[in-house]
Amino acid sequence: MSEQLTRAGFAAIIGAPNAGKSTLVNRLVGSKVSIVTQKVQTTRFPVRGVAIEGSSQIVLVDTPGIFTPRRRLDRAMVRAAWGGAADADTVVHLVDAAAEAGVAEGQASSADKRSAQDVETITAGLKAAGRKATLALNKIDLLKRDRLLALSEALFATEAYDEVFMISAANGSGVADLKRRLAERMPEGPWFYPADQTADIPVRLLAAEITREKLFLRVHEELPYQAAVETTQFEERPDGGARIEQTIYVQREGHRPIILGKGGQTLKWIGEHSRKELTELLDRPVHLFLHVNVDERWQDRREFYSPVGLEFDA
Ligand SMILES: Nc1nc2c(ncn2[C@@H]2O[C@H](COP(=O)(O)OP(=O)(O)OP(=O)(O)O)[C@@H](O)[C@H]2O)c(=O)[nH]1
Ligand SMILES: [Mg+2]
Repeated sequence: MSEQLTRAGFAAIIGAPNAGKSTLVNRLVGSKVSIVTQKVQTTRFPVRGVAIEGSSQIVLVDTPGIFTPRRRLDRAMVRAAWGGAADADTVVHLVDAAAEAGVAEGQASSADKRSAQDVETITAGLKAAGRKATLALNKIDLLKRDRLLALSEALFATEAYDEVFMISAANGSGVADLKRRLAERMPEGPWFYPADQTADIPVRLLAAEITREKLFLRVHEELPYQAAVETTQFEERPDGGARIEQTIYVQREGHRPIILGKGGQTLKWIGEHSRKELTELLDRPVHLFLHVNVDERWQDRREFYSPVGLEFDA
C-alpha cells in the first residue's frame, strides 16, 4: 500500500493594521490563536496557527500590520511582518475592502486613508519582492457586490496578485474557498505539527496576549496602545489548576488610574474576563493575579523583543 500524499507549508497573512488578519487566522484554524481588537496594531509579533484541510497542513502566520513605522516597536513589527512573508510558501494580502471603497468614493475617514496608503505600500513591496500574492478582500459583509468588483479590478491591475478572493473573516463567508486554495498551494511533505495542535505559541505568552486583548477591549478609548503584558509566573497547582501572575506595563504614571478604574473596577473586569477565557483555553481552573507597573521605557527594553521573535535593532 502506498502512503497517502501529504502537504505542509506556511501561509503568511499580511496587510494593513486592522484589516482583519487575526480574525482570519482564527477562522481558518477554527479556534482562537491570535487576539483581535478594534484597535490598529493589535498583533505585535508573528503568531502561528495550524489549520488542516484534507491531507494538507497549513501553518498560518499571522503578522503585525504593515504601516509606516516610527518607533522602535513599530519598526520591529513591520520588519517581522515582511520577514514572515519572505519565509512563507504562499502570501495572502488581506485588504479591508470597506476602507478601500470609502477612499475610492471620497467618503473615507482618516483611518481609511491611512489604510489605503498602507495597502499601496504593501502592493509595492510585493512587486519589489517579485512574487505574486493572493489578494483577499475582507469585510465584504459591509459592502455591496458592485463596489467590490471595481475594487478587485483596480487592485488586480497592479500585477502584484495572481488570484482574488472575497471574504468576510468575521462571518466566514468565502473563507472555505480560500482555505481549499491555500491547501493546494502547500508543497508536498510531511506535516510539521501533530494533527491536534492548533497553535504554536508558548502558553505564558498566549496567556499574556489574552490579558492584553481584554485590556485593549476595555480601555481602547482612554489608553494609547503603549501597554504591554508579561506573564511573570505560571505555576501548576497540586489541585490541577494554574496560578498565573502577570504584570501590565504602562508608560506613564497617568495611565495607572485608567487601568485600575474607580475602586479598581476596570482592572477587576480585565482580570475576570481574561481568567474566564484562560480557564476555557487551558481547560483547568485558573487563578490570575494582575499587577500594574509604570515603565516609561518598556518599548526600549531589549528583553521584551527576542522572546516574541522580534528584532530589537530593526
Ligand atoms: N465587519 C467586519 N469586521 C471585521 C471582519 N474581519 C475583522 N473585522 C473586525 O476588524 C477589527 C480588526 O480585526 P483584527 O483581526 O484584529 O485585525 P488585524 O488585521 O489582525 O489587526 P492588527 O493586528 O492590528 O494589524 C476587529 O474589530 C474585527 O472584529 C469582517 O470580515 N467584517
Ligand atoms: Mg492582528
